Amino acid sequence: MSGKVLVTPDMFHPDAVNVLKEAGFAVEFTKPTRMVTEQEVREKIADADAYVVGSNKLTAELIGAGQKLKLIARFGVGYDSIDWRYALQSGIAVTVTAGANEQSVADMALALMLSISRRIPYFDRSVREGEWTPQILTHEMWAKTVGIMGTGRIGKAVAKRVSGFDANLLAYDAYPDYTWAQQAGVTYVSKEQLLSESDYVTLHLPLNEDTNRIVDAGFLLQMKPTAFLINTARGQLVDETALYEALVQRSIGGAALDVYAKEPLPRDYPFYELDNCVLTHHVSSHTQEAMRRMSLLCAEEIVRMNQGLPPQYPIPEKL
Ligand code: 8YV
Repeated sequence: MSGKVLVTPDMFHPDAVNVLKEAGFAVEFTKPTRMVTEQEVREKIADADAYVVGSNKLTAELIGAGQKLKLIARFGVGYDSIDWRYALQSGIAVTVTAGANEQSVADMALALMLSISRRIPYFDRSVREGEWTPQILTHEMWAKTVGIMGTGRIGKAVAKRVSGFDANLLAYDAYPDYTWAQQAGVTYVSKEQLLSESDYVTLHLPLNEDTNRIVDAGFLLQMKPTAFLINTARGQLVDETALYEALVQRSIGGAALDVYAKEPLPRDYPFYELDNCVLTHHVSSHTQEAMRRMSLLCAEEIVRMNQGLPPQYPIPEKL
């Protein structure tokens, strides 16, 4: 069968392009995720058999424009940007790159924990500015309590890393995995207990109706005044006004954020002024290794579809 594969992420690896071409597909790129327009997707999806989509919004209308579309391969694990209900109703499979980027995201969560508690970006800036401020004291991570919100692949990979710090590991998840928790030395607790006891609260939840703005003023109030919030998951999990207020009032110790409610950030984002937060621009999975694995997994799903095989990592939702 073969046909055309439309690709938006410009980090889609050349090895994956080759896999698709060898399977007989024509591969067409749109402009990269941050620049692609709905109009461009609408036009180019019309004769595509599969679409490798970045974090750009894929509405029902755009999916409907894909007359031949059989598979949406999400280049990532979060699929909140896709009208997956419409896709499934239309008989279009939606896959994610499960297992391909959790190591990179977990590395970044750790890096952000250390960055905020050891104030690494602050020291980097002050050294460059010719200051010498070693008298500022920061916080160790060793033997602290780390609360993991969401224990899917990424949360589990974070737990593994954090256990190297002899941390006390707490977790919260609507669907606890007790077998893993026992082996990993993790204790599932209520959200309230996790918030009131953790020195670091790290978010690894999917974005959906239940988790949208789960971090609100009440959530932040329950955290220790010294605790750090880490978000490498989705910006919309957090009420940013409430977080800004908590950081200004110093009712929590700080925040390290890789994701935001609205991306890319505006030039006048109020958090830029705060010294108790670390900000990166949605790059947790942006490593050479993860990008290649994610690309190859998308290509593999498309080749499987072409061979009449079921997808390996369809989204878990059913209609
Ligand atoms: C992706 C992500 O890099 O996996 C996800 O859901 O948010 C990131 O890891 C990003 O979405 C690019 O498509």
